[in-house]
Amino acid sequence: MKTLIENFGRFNDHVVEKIVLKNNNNFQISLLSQGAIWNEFSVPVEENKKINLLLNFNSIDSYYSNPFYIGMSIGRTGGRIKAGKLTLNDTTYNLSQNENTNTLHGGETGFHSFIWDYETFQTDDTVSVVFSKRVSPQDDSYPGVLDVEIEYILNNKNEVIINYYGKAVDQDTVFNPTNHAYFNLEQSDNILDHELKINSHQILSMGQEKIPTGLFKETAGTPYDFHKFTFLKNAIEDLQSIPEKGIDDVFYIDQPSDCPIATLKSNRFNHQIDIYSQRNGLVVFTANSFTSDMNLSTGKGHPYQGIALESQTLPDTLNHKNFGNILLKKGQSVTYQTKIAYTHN
Ligand code: G6D
Repeated sequence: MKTLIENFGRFNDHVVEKIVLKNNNNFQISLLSQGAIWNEFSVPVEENKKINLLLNFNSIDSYYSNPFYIGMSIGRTGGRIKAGKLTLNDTTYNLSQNENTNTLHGGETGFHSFIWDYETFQTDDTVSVVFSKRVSPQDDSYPGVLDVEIEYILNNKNEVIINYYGKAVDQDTVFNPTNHAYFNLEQSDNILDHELKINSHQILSMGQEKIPTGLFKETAGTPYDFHKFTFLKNAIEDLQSIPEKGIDDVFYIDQPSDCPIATLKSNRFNHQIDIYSQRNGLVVFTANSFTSDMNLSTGKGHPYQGIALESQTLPDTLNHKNFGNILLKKGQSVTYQTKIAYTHN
């Protein structure tokens, strides 16, 4: 197991560090101290050759010169909050409206915008980094002071485990973090020949500006039906008649269990990732609106270059009683875990 710290440039007048973690099987992940960004998940494909399963950029500025949150840690709440209004204990908090009049991904100053303190750890079988920050209402306009830790672990089973720890310090607050990594298991031009399976039979019905209506839609027999392995090219072809021209939807996970909530695989290198989570939502976004001014490390941005698989509790949660619980009562702490397990088919 190895840990390396490298300089990744400067952002907002401070140094950004890249934390590189390697396991005993020549797998490697790297994280950035700015935005607790998941920058790399590299797997060996042949002698002395690895490919990165994640889309990324070679400079920190490029991460922030587009609206797609690539690799970024997201919080206090992933997804959209209608009108940026959060009502908790009969008090309404006006969050930053960073997408029209709505709040997206924690607002302008969400987790993605912070420079994080961090510590690295190593055992015989794991190598990890823990990002930490005390987030106050002055930082992000959310209620109460929240102590946050985001831990990325790489182990010798070739799994990446992300633990999100939150503690409400002085009053009730909310906590629904996620990570916005985009996968491309072949480091290829697009993910159309990837196959996706999701443990879900419903998606959220969306109104204007992708705000949930509170209703659910059955996916059986529709382009959103991923209950069995389905090629993404088939789904995306069938969605060319809608404005989105791809998937940007919230899948309601059937009864969380010990089975993966989703599996993505590709046949070119026979790579597969299984995603595990105990929360009830998975946002799937097939990069439909990527633009050519994005200078990714693999080339200019274009639609379907990668797929974001964001495990979380259903978004806009407090506005829908049946969406789940993201509350943290004063003094309460919680840990949410997302595990991404790599296997070679
Ligand atoms: C687009 O609608 C999508 C979101 O789901 C995604 O998180 C964002 O891009 C980065 O707005």
